Amino acid sequence: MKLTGVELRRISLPLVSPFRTSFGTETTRDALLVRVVSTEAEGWGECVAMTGPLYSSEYVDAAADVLRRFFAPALAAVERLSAVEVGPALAKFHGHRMAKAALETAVLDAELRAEGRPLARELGAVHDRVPCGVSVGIMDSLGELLDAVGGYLDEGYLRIKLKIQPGWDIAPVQAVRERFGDVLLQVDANTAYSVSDARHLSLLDPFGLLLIEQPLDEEDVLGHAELARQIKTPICLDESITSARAAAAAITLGACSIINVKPGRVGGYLEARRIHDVCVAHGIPVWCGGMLETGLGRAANIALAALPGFALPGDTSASSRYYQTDITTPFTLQNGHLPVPTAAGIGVDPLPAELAAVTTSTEWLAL
Ligand code: OSB
Ligand code: MG
Repeated sequence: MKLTGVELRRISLPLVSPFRTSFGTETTRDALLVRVVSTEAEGWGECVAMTGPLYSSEYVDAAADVLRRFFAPALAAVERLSAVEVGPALAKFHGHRMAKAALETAVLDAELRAEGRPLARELGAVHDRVPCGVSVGIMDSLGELLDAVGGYLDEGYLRIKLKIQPGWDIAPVQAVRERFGDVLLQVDANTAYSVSDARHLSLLDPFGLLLIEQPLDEEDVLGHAELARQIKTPICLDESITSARAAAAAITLGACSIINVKPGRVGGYLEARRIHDVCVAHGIPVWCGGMLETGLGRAANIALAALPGFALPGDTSASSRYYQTDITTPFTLQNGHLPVPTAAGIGVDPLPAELAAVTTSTEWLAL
C-alpha cells in the first residue's frame, strides 16, 4: 500500500480520579492519535507519550513534532509500504519509540483492515479473553487507598498493583495485605529508589508480592542485578526494557525475572512480540503494561496480552477505571477479564461524536 496522508489528532480526556505516581500526578490524559490513510484502507495508532518527559524522555508535543518533521515524510518515500517496513524505514532516527510505535500501529491496523485480519491472530494470540489487573496510584492516606482497592476488588480485578515511593511503600503493602488477605499484589516504583535502599526494600519480602516493578533508574541494569541478590521479591523491569536486545541483556545479567511489555515503550507491536518471544525462550514471564490508553490503544494491548507468554494479569483495566466516556465502545470487565477484539485490525473504531468532543486539534500531513 501507499500512504496518501497522516492525521495527527490531539485529544484531552479527564481521568475519573487523579493518578499519582512517584513522578507526578495526572488529572487529564492529553494524548496523540495517529490516523494513516492509504490507497487500501485507514488505520489508527495511539501514541502513549505523556504530557511531560517524566516517565521517560518522550512527551506528547515532541512525539507530534518528530512524526510531522521526520517520520511521516520518511514513510512517504516507501512505494510498497507494509507494517514490517516501518521499523527499517525509521531505523536511522534515534529514540522516539512511542512516536514510532504509534505510526507503525496505524500502518499495521490499515494493512490488517485491508486484508480482513484481526491483530490478535496476526500476533499469535491463543486466548479469547485476558485476565485484568489495576494500577492504584499513591493516595493521601491509607484509608483512601483501602477504599480504592476494595472498590476495584468488588469490580472483579484479579490483581492489584500499588504505586510506591520512599515514604509510601511498606505501610500501604501491609495495610492491603491485612485487609484483603492473599490477593495477587505487586508494586511499581517508577525508578524512585537506589541500590542503597536494598535493606529497606527487603522489608517487602514477607508480604509475598508477585514482583517489584522498576525500583531503580532506567539505565541501572547492573544495580537491578545487585538488588535482585539482596531482596526476595522478584524484580520486573518496565522503563529499562526499550527493545528485545535490552530484554535479552537484562535477562542475561540477572537484572529481572519478569518483564512488563508496553508496545509504545519499545517502538511498536512487532518489537513487543519479539520481546515476548525472547522472554518465552528464557522462561521469563511477561505481562502487558498500560499507559492510561483510550479504547484505541487498549484494544491493541489486549490482543498482545492474549499471546501465550503473558502469564500474569496486565494493567489492561476497563475503560471505566480511566474515563467517564471513552472514545470507543467501552471495554467492560467480565469476571475480571476483557474480551480480545475479533474484528479486523485493532478491532475497534473511534465513536465519531465522542472523538470530536475530546479533540483539541487536528493536523493533516498530505504525503
Ligand atoms: O509505570 O506502569 C507504569 C501509567 C502511566 C505511566 C507509567 C505507568 C502507568 C501505570 C498505569 O502504572 C497503567 C494503566 O493502567 O494504564
Ligand atoms: Mg511501570
